[in-house]
Parts: sequence; C-alpha cells; structure tokens
Amino acid sequence: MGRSEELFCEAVELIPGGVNSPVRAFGSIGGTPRFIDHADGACMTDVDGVTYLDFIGSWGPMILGHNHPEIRKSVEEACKKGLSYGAATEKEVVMARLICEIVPSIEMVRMVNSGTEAVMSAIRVARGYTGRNKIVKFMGCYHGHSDAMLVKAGSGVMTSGIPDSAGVPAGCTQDTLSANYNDLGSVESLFSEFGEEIAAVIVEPVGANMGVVPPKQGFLEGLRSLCTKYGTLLIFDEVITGFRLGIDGAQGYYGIQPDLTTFGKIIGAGMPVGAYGGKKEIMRHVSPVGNVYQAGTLSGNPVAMAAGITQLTILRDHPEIYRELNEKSDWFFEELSRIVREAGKPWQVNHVGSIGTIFFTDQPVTDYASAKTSDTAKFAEYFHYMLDHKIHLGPSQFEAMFLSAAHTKAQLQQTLDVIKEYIK
Ligand code: KE4
Repeated sequence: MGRSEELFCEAVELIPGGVNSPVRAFGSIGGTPRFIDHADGACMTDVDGVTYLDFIGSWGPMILGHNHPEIRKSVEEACKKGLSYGAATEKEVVMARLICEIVPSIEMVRMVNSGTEAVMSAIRVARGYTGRNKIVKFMGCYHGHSDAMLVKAGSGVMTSGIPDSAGVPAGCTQDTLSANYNDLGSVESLFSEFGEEIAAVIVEPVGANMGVVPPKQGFLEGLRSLCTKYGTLLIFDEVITGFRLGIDGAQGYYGIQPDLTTFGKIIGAGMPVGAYGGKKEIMRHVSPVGNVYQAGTLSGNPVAMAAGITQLTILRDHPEIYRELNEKSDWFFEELSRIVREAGKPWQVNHVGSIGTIFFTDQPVTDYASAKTSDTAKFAEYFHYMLDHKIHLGPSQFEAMFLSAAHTKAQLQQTLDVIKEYIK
C-alpha cells in the first residue's frame, strides 16, 4: 500500500470523506486521492514521490504556477513580521488599491477569507442596499456553500449529484430563484413574476462549475439590461474568472459592468483570500459605515495579502503573461478539439482563455441540463488513464482544467499525445 492509501485510510476516520473539500475525495471517479507533498511550476509531487503535470492548479489560484519565487519570497518576508494582528495594515490598503485600479467596476472593496464568504457577503449587501429579498442564480453555477446559494449548484454539489443540500432550511432558500444559464427567457420570466422583489442576479460570467460553459452572445448583456431596468444589482461571481481571463477578468473580457463583483483564488495566490467590491454608493452600506454587517478575524491577513499583492502586481505589470497564456491555451484546446474530431468521437470541448473542459457527451454543452448528459463513467476512465500517465486532472467531469503560465508547450503537447492515445 502506498503512502497516499495509508493516509487516506487514516484520514477517512478523522475528516469527513478524508478530505477538507468534497471534490478532492475522488468520489465521482473512484480510486485513492493522491496526497500531495509539494509542488513546483506546473507540477505537483505526491507523498509516494510520484510527480504529475497539474491541471488543478488549486482550482484556479496558481495562474503563475506553483512555488513562484517572488510570491514565496514575499510570503517568507511577511511571516518574519508576524502572522496576524487583528488590526489594520498597509498591505490591506495596497491590495484594495490594486483591485480598485485594475477592475473597471470597483471603487471600494472588502477582503474576506474565501469565495464563499465573498458571495455570502455580496448577497447580503445587495439585499441591504435594495431592501429586497429575492436572488436569481443559475442552475449549474456554484457560488460557494452559503445556505442561500445551495440551490441547483454546480461544482462539488453537482459532482455528488445533490441538487440541494441537507441542513438548509426552506427559509434560507425560499428567496433563491433558479434560472437556466444562457437562457435569457428564463430570467425574463422571473422578472415578470417577481420584478422589483429581486435584489440581485448572481452569475458566473463564464460558467466553470458545470464544466466550462461560455456565455452565449447577448446573454450577459441581457442580464445587464434586465437588472438596470428593474433596479436589481448584477453580481459577477469572478472567483474563477477574476484575473484569469485577463487582468480585468470577465467584465473586461466581455465589456460588461456588474454592480458587485466577488473574487477568490488568484487574489490570494494560494492563500485563503476572497473579496467583494463595487461602486462606493453600494459598498458604503457595509459595516462599520453602513448597516450591512460583515466581519472576519483573518480578513486582510498580512501574509495572505503579501502573496496576493505579489501575484496581482506581476500580472498587472506583465500583460505578456496573459497574451502568452491565452495563446497557448487556445492552441491547446483547439488541438484537443481536433484530436477528438479526427478520432470520430462526438465529445465536446469548451474553453475560454486558460480554462476548459472536455465533456463526454454528443450534445453541445451550453447549460446545466446539457452538461448533465455527460458520461461521468467515461470521464472516470479518462481521468484514471491520465493519472496513470502522470497527468493530474481535476477529479470531476463538472470542473475546469486550469492552465498556467508555468505549463510549457512541450508539457501541453505531451498531454495531448496521451489524450490521443486514450481516445484512439
Ligand atoms: P471557495 O469558498 O471555495 O473559496 O469559493 C467558492 C466559489 C465561489 N464562486 C465560484 C465561481 C467558485 O468556483 C467557487 C469555488 N470553486 C470550486 C471549484 N470549482 C472550489 C473547489 C472546492 O470546492 O474544493
């Protein structure tokens, strides 16, 4: 028995499912999760000394690759000054200014500790600001595990096949309305019925938690105009797309200004960081200046800020990183599509920039229902074939592949060669 198996046997007795986040348990694809010892660049090495080319990238944060020397140095330096004070620091001002300068729609921002916390807080601010209760979300979109968002969610909820979660009282979700992604008509119907009761529409501007599902032409624009018409806030959940598609995220990539934006992942560079922000007129409703309460012991933690500031600064000052990453990613996913097509397989490949998914279905994947037609057993077989060839994908059909600046063309070509072998 290898060390991962030993650790997993022990872990399942101590931690639910042996993991601290469900998707890591390999539940939908079977087998033993690899316990990782260290990571560097585009690779991670497990406790049995096996090194894998990594396409999880910590589910998004590692856009510059693992163990980036400048990020590591800034964390080491910050640690020497103490880990946390529970008091204001200059680093929080630097981070806030970075985000406000970079993201078109943000004039004021609050740091939190996860994407879940960012979304939960943004929803509360939207309700406090509008005085309304109802929230529209989209089936297959995942916005973290706060109660009101666990309705037809994506990611781990979709992976485990639980459309809703136990332990969430009806009262917490009675004001959460579900619409179909890429289906403006389903949103118009909700507005016709609930119109000025709707506080916010929250959307992943690129769906990435039912696998990657790009917005159809006009979808985001339609949401923007519906929200403006009804005085509803448009919330872009950019926990994945923020600083991923480009320095100004999906809102820059698609040219749409949301009223509030949530962030996570990349802004922490692997440390636990989330954030939410928007126009001052809205954000001034947040405590202590406003009447919408939100707080956090480790929010704006100086060590986490050091990591995030360094990563965002590198990304801001080196636009060639995005140009090269997106060119490399377009090439990779287009090559993957070509391989699938030439092998006569009906499967679908969706991607936007450096996130993408191969869906084992013959239907174009444009929403939750079409994503669900994917053959998850086939995905499991594919996943393990790749793992056996030292390529570690995300262990779920309904997640994205994350490419990074550290992935070389040769490593990506090697990945395509292995996929080609699998497919033939
Ligand atoms: P966290 O609370 O996990 O930091 O962020 C929640 C969240 C919010 N919004 C979006 C669009 C997200 O993708 C996420 C979290 N993403 C998943 C991966 N699909 C996290 C992986 C996991 O749950 O372990």
